[in-house]
Amino acid sequence: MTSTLSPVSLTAIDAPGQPTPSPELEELYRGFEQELLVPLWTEIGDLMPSSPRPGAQAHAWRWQNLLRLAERSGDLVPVGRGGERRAIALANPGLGGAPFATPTLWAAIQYLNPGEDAPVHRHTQHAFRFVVEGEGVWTVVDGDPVAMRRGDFLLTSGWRFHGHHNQSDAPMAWLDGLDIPFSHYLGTTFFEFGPDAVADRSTPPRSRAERLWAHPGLRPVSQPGPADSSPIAAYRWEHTDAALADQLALEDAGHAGVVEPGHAAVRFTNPTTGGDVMPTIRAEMHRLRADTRTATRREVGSAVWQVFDGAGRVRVGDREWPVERGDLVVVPSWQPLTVTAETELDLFRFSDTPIVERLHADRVQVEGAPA
Ligand code: GTQ
Ligand code: FE2
Repeated sequence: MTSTLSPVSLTAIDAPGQPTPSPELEELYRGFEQELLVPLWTEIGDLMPSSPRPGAQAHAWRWQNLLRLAERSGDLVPVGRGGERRAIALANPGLGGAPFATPTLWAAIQYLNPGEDAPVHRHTQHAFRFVVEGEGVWTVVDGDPVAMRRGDFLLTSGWRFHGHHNQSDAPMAWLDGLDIPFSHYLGTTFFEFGPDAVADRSTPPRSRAERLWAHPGLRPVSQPGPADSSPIAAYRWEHTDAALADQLALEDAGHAGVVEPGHAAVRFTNPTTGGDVMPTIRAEMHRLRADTRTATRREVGSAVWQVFDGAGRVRVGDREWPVERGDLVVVPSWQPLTVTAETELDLFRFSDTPIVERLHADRVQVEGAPA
């Protein structure tokens, strides 16, 4: 609540748990307003609900709509120093118009035309890219060019210089995820421009980081650890796909591995810790067999899902959307989620769970299971 005189505005109301309205109480409340004070007793319902009542709302964005607007931006908006990126963020309808998908997570479509360079910069926010379609862009992270292709999950953890270049003859769009909102609320953001040119326009199929770090179960002895963020610059689709396919094949053969019947899932991890890829963001890939449905599940913390392949339906609370390739759904904290696969359905998911776990606030509830 706000007024033109003061950012604090209090009204005495006659309600259970509230003091009886009187001229003296009104005068006390004007005194609070003048001193920029708010008593707990008027706010307790909002601030201390019995279970999370997030401001963010469940919402779905259609990839085809995002892509159309990104393409139009590609015609009208140059990429260069200052604006830095042709990235268009999902703005949750419950967060007052801020470009935040959830209170902690940024999600954006980024678009780069053939021959374009997105300038080098660095920031304390942690970032990833997920490629739902296309190829031809290299993201150069601390001087190491990393190819971006469909299905790949790429990391740019905090304070690494990075720029992107598209040397192919086709435009490319992808999903960016960052912890921009969290960093914004915490006031922890630093940002720096890098050199004006993309340092390295070479196009190696594999980055140096992958050659050093992306061999299963092997780490280079020369490198110290554990590291806060994963040193693997790109998690390639061929590995993710094979891991999911193997889980389902093991299920077919009667062995353990899937999270629930017909539902395979893998989490991207930091090989130096076995934990999440970055301090603030968890990332996973899920595969549902055709004609299956997940259990209804809710968990503390917010998440964004993107359909990678297939078609189905996503239900969050009392809302439900049909989804297909590229579509994005935001799942606010503690809202029940059910995913139904019509065809085989692959979904990418990212969440703020590492933050929630560090706060020891993590809870999960599966419908039908004991709380
Ligand atoms: O590609 O460096 O969506 O710095 C937001 C901020 C992308 C990027 C975003 C960024 C970037
Ligand atoms: Fe950036």
